[in-house]
Amino acid sequence: MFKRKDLKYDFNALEPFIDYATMDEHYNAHYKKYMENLNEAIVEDGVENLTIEGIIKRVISIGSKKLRNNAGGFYNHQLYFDNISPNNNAYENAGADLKALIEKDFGSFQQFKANFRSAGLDVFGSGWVWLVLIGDKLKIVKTKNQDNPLMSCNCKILLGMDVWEHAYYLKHKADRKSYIDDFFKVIDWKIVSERV
Ligand code: MN3
Repeated sequence: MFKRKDLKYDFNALEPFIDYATMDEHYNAHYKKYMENLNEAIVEDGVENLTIEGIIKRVISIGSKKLRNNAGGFYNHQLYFDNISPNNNAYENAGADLKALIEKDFGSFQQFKANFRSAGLDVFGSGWVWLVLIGDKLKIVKTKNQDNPLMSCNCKILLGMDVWEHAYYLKHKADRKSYIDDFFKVIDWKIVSERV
């Protein structure tokens, strides 16, 4: 049975950028529901012995819609809650390897941020934006619903941004752009760098 990872910070630790009520609802309602539904789906689909990564990589060919949605939802939220925190929020905290890749593939941090932001605005409906490493090349990819890049590509995920309305609606209302700007203020660049 899968269990949620503990949050390493308090629900109010990301204020004023992401508020207590959003974090509480996101962690205790949405993430929990994905976990519960995932634990049902692994029994229904007979994949109790697989790791979450094993499920994610195979789910498109072997899984039900329920398994795909909830394995994605569970795994994506683990990544998301880990890659934001009250710590290491200045880009200067990023490691040399990540900085070199961003420079090489986007030209500058500002250009990366602009591209990531516009990808976030471009997701129609519910979905995610990711920074992934394919070989030695960084790429920004979007996924719909709770899909995850590992479902269809052999890559490493460095950063995930949830752009479902539940990630921001209580505070930012329909203003996804201001949520994205606030998301950038709570990225933990040390964690992101460790995923390279
Ligand atoms: Mn979410």
